[in-house]
Amino acid sequence: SGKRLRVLVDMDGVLADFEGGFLKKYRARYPDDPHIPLEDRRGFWVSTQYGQLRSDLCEKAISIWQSKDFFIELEPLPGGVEALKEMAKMDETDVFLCTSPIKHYEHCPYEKYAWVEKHLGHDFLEQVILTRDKTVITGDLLIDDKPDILGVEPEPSWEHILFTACHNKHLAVSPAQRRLLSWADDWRAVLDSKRQ
Ligand code: UMP
Repeated sequence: SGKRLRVLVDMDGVLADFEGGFLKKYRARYPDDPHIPLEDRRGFWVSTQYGQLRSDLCEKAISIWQSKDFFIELEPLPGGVEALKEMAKMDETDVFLCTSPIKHYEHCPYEKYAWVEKHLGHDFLEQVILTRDKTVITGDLLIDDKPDILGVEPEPSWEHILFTACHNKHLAVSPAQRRLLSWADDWRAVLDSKRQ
């Protein structure tokens, strides 16, 4: 048996349905403004695509995830909570949630912890890492829906596994980049491939 495997798992778009939660609340708050159906989403930044649709929609989009109760009310994505609980019980495996809070900090960091407690349990709070720069966090794997994960460390220790989301599914990624299509995909095989 080699050293323990350390898996970093993103929250928004991987465990929590950020895109679905955003669209529902945006349409409720701005019923007279145009929206982007999930199948038409392109690019990681929701605010950028809304701003391209009409310039005033950028800040309207931002107002949604800056609002109280946005992050705590996000629905879990199918199978994610179950996968994380199983992963955390695996031998020789350490799991951390690695998530970037927004800089409008009134609600988001608190609600990210509250979401973890609500869906994964109090003990899982021990595993939460809030960081705006995931490249400085060491791990064997980072499961994340953001295609480009950049920061001050030019050679992060982890292999980025791109988790498929509405905004990245049409992206042609390099052959070296591995994907997890959903939590129904074989995440156990991805972990096993990194064990010594
Ligand atoms: N976010 C924005 N703008 C967007 C889309 C998302 O600020 O257009 C925020 C929501 C999350 C963070 O808090 O960015 C993404 O975090 P990670 O999934 O990279 O951890």
